[in-house]
Amino acid sequence: SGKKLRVLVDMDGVLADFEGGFLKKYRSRYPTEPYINLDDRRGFWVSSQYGRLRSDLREKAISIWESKDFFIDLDPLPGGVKAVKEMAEMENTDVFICTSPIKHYHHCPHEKYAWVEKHLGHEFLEQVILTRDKTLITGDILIDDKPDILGVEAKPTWEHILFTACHNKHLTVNPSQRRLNSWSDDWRAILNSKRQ
Ligand code: UMP
Repeated sequence: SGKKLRVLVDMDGVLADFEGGFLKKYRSRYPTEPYINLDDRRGFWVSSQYGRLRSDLREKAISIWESKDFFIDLDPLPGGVKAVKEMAEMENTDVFICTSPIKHYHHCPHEKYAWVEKHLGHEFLEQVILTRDKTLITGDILIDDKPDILGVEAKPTWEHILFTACHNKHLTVNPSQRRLNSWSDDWRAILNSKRQ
């Protein structure tokens, strides 16, 4: 009963392994440069942590995700594709992929659509939302690994469920903030808790 539940699911760090894909390509392109193991990642911005390691490494890091084939080559995170497909099949549930493209637009927006087509199927392209401001999008839940999701709308309609990632796992978040630790975690219970 009640209206359909609208779930917004982030892509990088939730469905697609941005951190793993970054480190693999960074080490391959810059084999003699220092790098940060995934266990030592802190903070959402990879570029900021690499810039603190050594100032010139910020641009080297950025060069990786600005390169052709970076986004399309990202591996799916365990269980994510299956969970999103199951969610989309649930009654009274609408699922959208809500993802922010980088401003270097030559490859990223195209490859994000191509990734969804490859892993979720052509029909799922109908569900893709590319936006730099997720606060403008209305929904009941936003599953996202970024701890602070800000924009022009001060009171977004969605509850942010923090998806655990290497960069946020040590964070002590606001006790009212709920987490999804992985796609093996009980995402169905989170969805059901929002149903009328
Ligand atoms: N991104 C950066 N710099 C970083 C890390 C990620 O620009 O240091 C990009 C990759 C994604 C976007 O396109 O930011 C994050 O998008 P969301 O996961 O917030 O949708």
